[in-house]
Amino acid sequence: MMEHLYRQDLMHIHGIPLYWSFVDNWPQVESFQAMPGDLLITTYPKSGTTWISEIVDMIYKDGDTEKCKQDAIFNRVPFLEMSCPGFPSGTDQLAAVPSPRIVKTHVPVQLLPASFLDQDCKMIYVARNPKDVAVSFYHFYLMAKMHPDPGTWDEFLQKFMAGNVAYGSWYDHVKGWWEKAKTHRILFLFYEDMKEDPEREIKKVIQFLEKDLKQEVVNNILHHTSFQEMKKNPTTNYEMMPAWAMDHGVSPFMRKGMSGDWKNYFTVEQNKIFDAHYKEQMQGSTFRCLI
Ligand code: PPS
Repeated sequence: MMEHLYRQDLMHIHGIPLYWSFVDNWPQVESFQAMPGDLLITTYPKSGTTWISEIVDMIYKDGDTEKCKQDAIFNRVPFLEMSCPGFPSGTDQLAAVPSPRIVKTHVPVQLLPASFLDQDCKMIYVARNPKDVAVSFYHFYLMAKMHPDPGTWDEFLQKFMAGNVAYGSWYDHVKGWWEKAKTHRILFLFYEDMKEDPEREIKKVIQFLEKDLKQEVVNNILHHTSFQEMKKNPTTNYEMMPAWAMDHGVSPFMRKGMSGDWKNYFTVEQNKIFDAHYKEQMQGSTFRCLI
C-alpha cells in the first residue's frame, strides 16, 4: 500500500541530503516558532536520540514511568522535520503540544529554525563514535525503507564517509554543533559517556534542566532508560510504528545498544582508511570523541 514510498532517492535541502517528503515540508520547518520553554534534543541520526529523549521525558514527568508509558516516544517528543504521507507532520504535532515542549531534530546547525536561537532555547546534543553510528545507520537503512538501498556494508560506509546519507556529513554535523555549544545553552553529551556512567550523565541533564530529583527517582530513571528496559517497552522500541515504515524483523530499532560494535563490521583495511579520513575531516576542530 505504501510501497511507492520505499527506497526513493534522497533529495537535497540547502545542500543536505534528506528524504523527499521532509524536503516537501521544509517551509513549515523553517518558519517553526519555538517557544522560550522548548527544549531541543539535537543529534546526528543513530547517536542515542531515543535514549536521551526518554531520559528527558522521565525527568519532566518526575520519574513517573506510568505517565511515560501512556504514549509512544515519537508522540511525547515530536520529531520537528518529520513529514511522511500517513503521519501527522512534526510541526503539526508540535502545534498541539502545550509548553514546555520537548522537540527532537537531526538537522545540522545551519538548518536549525532561527526561532530556537531567537528564543534562547536550551538544547541537548548527543554525539556518538562515528564508527558505531555508521553501523547503526546501515542497519536502520535496511529496516526503514524510506531510505535508499544502502548497498553492501562497504558501499554504505563509503557513502557515510562522503556525507552522502540522510542528514549529510557526520563530521560537519558534530563540528557545527560543537562550535554552537560554545556560545549557546547547549549541553553536549556523548553516547559512550552515557554507557560508561549513565547515573553521572543523567545527573548532568537534571542539573542542566534545573530540576531537583530525589536519588530514588534518579534510580528509577536509570532503570527505566536502560537498554534492556527500553528494548522491551513498546513506547520506546518503535514497535508502535506501522510495520511498513520499520521492519523490526530485518533489524530491530533497539539493535545492540553498545559502544564498539563497529569492531564486528569494520575490516582492518576499512578501519585504517576511516581513521585517516577522520583525521583529515576533523583537523582544526577541538572536538574529541572515541573512535
Ligand atoms: S534515530 O532513529 O536517529 O532517532 O536513532 P537513535 O535513537 O539516535 O539511535 C538508535 C541507537 O541508539 C541505541 N539505543 C540505546 N543504547 C543504549 N541504551 C539505550 N537505552 C538505548 N536506546 C537506544 C539503539 O540501540 C541504536 O543503536 P544500535 O547500535 O543500532 O543498537
